[in-house]
Amino acid sequence: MALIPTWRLRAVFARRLSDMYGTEVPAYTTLLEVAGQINDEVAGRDPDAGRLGSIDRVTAERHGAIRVGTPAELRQAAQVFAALGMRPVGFYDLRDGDIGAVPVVSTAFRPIDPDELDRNPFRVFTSLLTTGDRRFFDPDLEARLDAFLARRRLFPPELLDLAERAERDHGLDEPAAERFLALAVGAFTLSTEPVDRAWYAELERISAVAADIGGVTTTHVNHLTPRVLDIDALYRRMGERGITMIDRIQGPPRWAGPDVLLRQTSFRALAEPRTFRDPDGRLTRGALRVRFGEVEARGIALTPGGRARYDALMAETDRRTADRPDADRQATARALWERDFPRTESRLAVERLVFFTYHPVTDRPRDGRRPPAALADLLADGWLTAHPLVYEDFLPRSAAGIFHSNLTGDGTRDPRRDGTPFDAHRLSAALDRPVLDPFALYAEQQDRSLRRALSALHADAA
Ligand code: OOG
Ligand code: NI
Repeated sequence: MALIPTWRLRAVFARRLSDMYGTEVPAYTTLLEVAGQINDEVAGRDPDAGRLGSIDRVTAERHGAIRVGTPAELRQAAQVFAALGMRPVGFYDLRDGDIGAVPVVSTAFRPIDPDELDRNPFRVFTSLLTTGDRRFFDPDLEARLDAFLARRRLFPPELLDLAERAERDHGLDEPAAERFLALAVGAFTLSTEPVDRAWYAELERISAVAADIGGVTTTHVNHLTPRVLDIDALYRRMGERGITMIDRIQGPPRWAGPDVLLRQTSFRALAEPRTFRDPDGRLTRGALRVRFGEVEARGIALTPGGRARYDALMAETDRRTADRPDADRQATARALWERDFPRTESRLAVERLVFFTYHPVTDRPRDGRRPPAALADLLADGWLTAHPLVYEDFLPRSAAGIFHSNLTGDGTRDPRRDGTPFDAHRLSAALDRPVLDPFALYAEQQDRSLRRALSALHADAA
């Protein structure tokens, strides 16, 4: 029987998850409608709208987020995502950010091959609760939390078996694919199981994120994020439709130069009715606010040098606008950017602040000349064109902001105690799969395209 290939499984999974979320979180459907309208409008008026991804890609593009409690759960999530061609990329430590620290470390599962990203770029920001972090959990609570987590099962064994098979065979036959997709969507759907009220409340005093992860016996997608080509227009229009967004758009400001990295904003979902088990054993009704909505605009990927420039501009914006309203922050950020950040793609290229792919110009006049050696000359003399690479990852500070803006309270944290040391290596060990470095992926793609373009030019000129 013909195999449904990995990318189709990923595309169908992303669509079904989105359909599920839309029926359960109505404001998400409004968000998709508005994002779709704006994308059509931008595509209709801007001939460059597809420069950072075809309109088909952007229309289908989503990211989601899940949170798990133990390394074993993380490995299982990784197995499910591996079946969909998604690999762990990037390490994010959200435990001691200046805004709303949360007791998690994270990575994002996503396709890494450019063709796979074009087919469907679905990604899932995945966070692991750090139960051993003494700033949040004392030894007694850590032990009870670990015991609770050890007893639960997030992913049914049949799902994990099918996922292993799909990873090994690069796809599944139709009946197996159907079963796999149904089980996978089910594993990320909000459960109707009763919530232990006292346990949930105990964790919530430490951190709403700890309660969301370790206070229940299941996991769930906590938001799904469409991509939009004009996030400022979207922000205004959602307000007109009666949905209040958080008070800012995270990431770089809107400004006169090219879009870089990632701009995101979100809204708090409504409290959803849930069943609780009270300490006396009785089942009672209650509500939790654990699912929300988010939207993002993606720009060009920055090199480490470009990223350092970006981080410095953000820090300077912070210094100048501490305790001032967000409107001031936006204006200040814009002014700083317009002063310090190159305004054109070619300047960004010359200063090596962003990543590109390079492409040979095949219809140049045949004048017998040989291609020059320097990249700048190859570009200036029309031998090569450069195409910016879209940023496929996340921003730790925006992620912390998104977590924080959707929490019920600040929780408690004792900053005098030590955190568990954690880095990409340790997360790779916990995952039993390498956590890839996003900068290395962009650099490889850039270098590969340059090598190919040069050999095409030399073959052509020979
Ligand atoms: C993840 C928050 C991070 C983003 O877009 O930065 C994120 C979470 O709330 O679990 O999704
Ligand atoms: Ni997100």
